Amino acid sequence: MASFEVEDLLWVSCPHRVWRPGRVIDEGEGLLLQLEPEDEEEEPAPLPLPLPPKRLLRRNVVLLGEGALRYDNLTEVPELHEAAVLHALDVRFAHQQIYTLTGPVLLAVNPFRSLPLYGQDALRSFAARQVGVAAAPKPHVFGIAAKALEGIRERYESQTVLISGESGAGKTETTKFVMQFLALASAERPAASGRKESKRTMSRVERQVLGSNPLLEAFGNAQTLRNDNSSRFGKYIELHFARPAQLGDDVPNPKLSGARIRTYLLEKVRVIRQSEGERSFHVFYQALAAAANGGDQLEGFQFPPDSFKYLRHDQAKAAEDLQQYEATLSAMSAIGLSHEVPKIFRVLAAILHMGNLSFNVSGESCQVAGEGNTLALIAELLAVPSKDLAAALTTRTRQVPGEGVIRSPQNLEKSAACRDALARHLYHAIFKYIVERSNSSIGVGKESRAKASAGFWTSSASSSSRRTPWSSSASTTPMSSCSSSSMSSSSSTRRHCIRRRASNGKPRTSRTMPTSWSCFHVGGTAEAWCNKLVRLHEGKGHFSHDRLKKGTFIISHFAGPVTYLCTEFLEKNKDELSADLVQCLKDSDDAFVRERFEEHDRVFGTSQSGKLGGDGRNQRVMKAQRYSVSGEFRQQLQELLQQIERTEPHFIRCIKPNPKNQAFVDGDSSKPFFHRPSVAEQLSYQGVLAAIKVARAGFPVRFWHVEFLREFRCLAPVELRTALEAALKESTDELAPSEAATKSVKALLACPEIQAALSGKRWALGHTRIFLKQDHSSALRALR
Ligand code: AOV
Repeated sequence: MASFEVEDLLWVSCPHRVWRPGRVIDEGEGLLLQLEPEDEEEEPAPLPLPLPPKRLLRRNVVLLGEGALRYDNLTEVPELHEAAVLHALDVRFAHQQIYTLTGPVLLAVNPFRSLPLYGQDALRSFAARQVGVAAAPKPHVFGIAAKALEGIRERYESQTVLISGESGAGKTETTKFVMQFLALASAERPAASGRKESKRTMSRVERQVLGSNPLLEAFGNAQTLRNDNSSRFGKYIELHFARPAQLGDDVPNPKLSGARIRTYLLEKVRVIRQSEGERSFHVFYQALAAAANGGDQLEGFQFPPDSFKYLRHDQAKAAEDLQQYEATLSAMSAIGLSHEVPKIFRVLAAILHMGNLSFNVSGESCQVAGEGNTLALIAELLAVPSKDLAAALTTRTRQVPGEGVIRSPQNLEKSAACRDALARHLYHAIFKYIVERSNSSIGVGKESRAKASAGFWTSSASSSSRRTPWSSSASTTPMSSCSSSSMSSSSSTRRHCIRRRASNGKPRTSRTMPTSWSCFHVGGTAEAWCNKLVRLHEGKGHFSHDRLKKGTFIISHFAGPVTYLCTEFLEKNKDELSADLVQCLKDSDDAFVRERFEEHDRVFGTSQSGKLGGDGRNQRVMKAQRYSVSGEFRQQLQELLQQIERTEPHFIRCIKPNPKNQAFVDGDSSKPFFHRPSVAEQLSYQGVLAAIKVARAGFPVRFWHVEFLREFRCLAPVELRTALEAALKESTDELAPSEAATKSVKALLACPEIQAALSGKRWALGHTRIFLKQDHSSALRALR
């Protein structure tokens, strides 16, 4: 920003509001910047100019007052920068306009209250497209969904809607709206087709797709510090559409024929441990609340509400949990799972009791403490002999060459780790079962096997963003242990990974995940692994390392750098269930439990290698092949990216308006709570500003014709001025400039001074606008 004039409108950076409006004044002693007061009491002192250029941005005249309400697509705003986007979103949010487009990307600011935006009328108006009318798309989640549907209807090409945002930003709700739209609109007809709309009821597929949500939420969501109903897994939902008889504009919308839900990276560790202020998966609390109310499906499971070490207790929500329990049961019944309800809750009860199982140390070995009630109860719930279960937890069998199979004791630490691993695996197995059953009840859709689908990817938001407070900078980044969950979720939002050099010696830059990662091996010590990481990756890509902090490394995520601790990484990365425990459960007398371990060999690669008799049961010794959490994670992400790359993408960026998840400031319903610093940070790490920059790289500065005349008429030669003033007077509507105004713009552009400043013809003239390069616009301003 080279020069200022009196009355120039500026944004000045400030910590509290990020950007504050001000204007240039002159009270006789040179130019000053007068900030606008934030409230009636404030009288900000004028600042001497110039301020450092980084602290100032030019304010758009068109966004003054409530001007932002007219800009549904922000790429239309003349000079778009962080201050303009932030201000426009703020103003629009205050007027319940939570959706804004930036080019084709939809920004959705979570209102944290119910707004009348999703009713049948809205749904129909987006579903019943006005064929042949090229109206500018209105920013709305249904608008994005309608575009995806259009791709299927007109070209029968698969579509993906990528919905991103931090925890609590509204991804899950947005996904529901997109699904709702696609499910209901898939039977609507375009308005211009002239056919009469028939009243319709939801099809079975639609009902099942929409109905599977509460069930997945019960088993996959939990209360976190950031969101009371946070999804602790990534989700890719495919809706399959039958191929219409013909493709094109004026044909009925394609019919929904099936669906499939794929889940990724459940945060299993939450089953055994939760941070302060957070809870485990909802379903546990639902079971406790129901048991306290004499839930008849839970008899004999002994759910005393206050004594589970695996759960952070919170009675405050018991009434809500009880209500949700009923909703979970009816969702289970809707997908034909009524019969399995007691079986599922039986396993959940076993998991909870497992947390209460403790061990007595004797030298290098240990025994299950008390041997009594808890062990017996768990064994009964899982239908395995308690002796076998105790042995599988506290000892390990191995094949030793020349000596056959030997059993050796495990120390306390290892035995406790085995117990926790079993709890995590049991829960994961139940979760996968729920997903499988939901899928089979919905059906993949016969006609759509060679399908066009609309998929939505949402992931639990980045752990790194969760761990990096909004105000953080490199110096305040917290340390965090690199647990399997943080690996999973942090990388799931962004494609930032430690990349191995490709054969040509250059770091890989392809969009897909590299096929070989050097850092994820199983075995060795944490220190050796850390050293190896540093040796291989120091100074490359997003990896760095602080020599003073041994046993740590730093990954520069999109949201900022995060320091990871190597301790326990290898252990967590293995997440293996001991072969003895797997075998113990595969021998369960309960078919439901047995089946949950049947696919264990396939996924974890355990293989039979010997037999050990002796205690009357058919025990086998299993040898674990290589499995790692990060390996599974890599494979899942790779598959997902390949899937997405085969489709046409659409983007929705969800934004959380404040860290408190509140609709209003201090409950004052006249003040929607838009916390500018945290929103500004999300805009930056979600890449919104970067995307706008790229989109506008051609001619980033845009003026309406009238606006251009107003700003630069002083550069016109004297003989042109009268005509210019007259043209300005008669042009009241920027969107429809008069012929005289457009002519005047052309004449102005032809002036030699302007030609010189624009170095020849370096602009683009549209019907209503003129587009300039950034430096040419600055040159014009300087000239003025
Ligand atoms: P998330 O999916 O992004 O978090 P949610 O979709 O669960 O976030 O949204 C959090 C809460 O915000 C919801 O429970 C709603 O109360 C509210 N909300 C979101 N969108 C809207 C909307 N359009 N209108 C009204 N309320 C809304 V996480 O699952 O933690 O990453 O893992």
